[in-house]
Amino acid sequence: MGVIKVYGAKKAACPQRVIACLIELGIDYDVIFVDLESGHHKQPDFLALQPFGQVPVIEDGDFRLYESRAIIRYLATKYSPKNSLNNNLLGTNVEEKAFVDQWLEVEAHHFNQQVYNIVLELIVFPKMGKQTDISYVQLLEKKLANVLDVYEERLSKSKYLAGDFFTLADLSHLPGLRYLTTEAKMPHLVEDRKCVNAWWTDISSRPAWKKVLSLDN
Ligand SMILES: N[C@@H](CCC(=O)N[C@@H](CS)C(=O)NCC(=O)O)C(=O)O
Repeated sequence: MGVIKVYGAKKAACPQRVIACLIELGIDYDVIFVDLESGHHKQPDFLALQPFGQVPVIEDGDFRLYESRAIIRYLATKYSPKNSLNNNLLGTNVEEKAFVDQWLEVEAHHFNQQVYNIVLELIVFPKMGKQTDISYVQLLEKKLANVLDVYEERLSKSKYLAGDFFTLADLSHLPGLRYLTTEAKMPHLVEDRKCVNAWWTDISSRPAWKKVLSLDN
């Protein structure tokens, strides 16, 4: 296996999802920095790699892939070490795999949907000189609280989202939860929910995630 190339910025949420997975799996990688602030991701050379003009993209030899959740599924399918704990990132039987997929979909369509818009309103728009719509942020916060109530119920019955073992479903939440609890200053959404808080404390303490946070750029 050669070194996997990741096009992105180490501080951006979607590349962080991929880098966390690479580190969990012990795969060597290089990050090719794409400067989002200067708009490099909308230039023809980058659009040739990712036609929607977004990071991350990976190259594994001649194989190129974009969409961070598709990338982590690919990496775990191809590179999970056999007979090791990390073999479980995708689940080990049909039902476990289905639960991993279910919670990856929940992350993308219920959780991330709200977090993404909150981050846009509170962090991205002000940097662009655009005003934050506070009543919209309040609505998003309410919607996210309802989503996290569902998580609380689930996590009161199993240690992790897909079962009693850490999987891609948990890993996929790390970048969004980081934004929510730090930059967006809404840690109460996590801390007010006992099981969600214990889960976040657990998954954010994993060495792979700590390593991601220590990277610059
Ligand atoms: N669904 C895509 C979303 C990618 C995405 O939104 N990337 C952000 C950085 S986290 C980006 O490139 N933003 C710049 C833009 O959309 O113009 C994925 O998961 O890879």
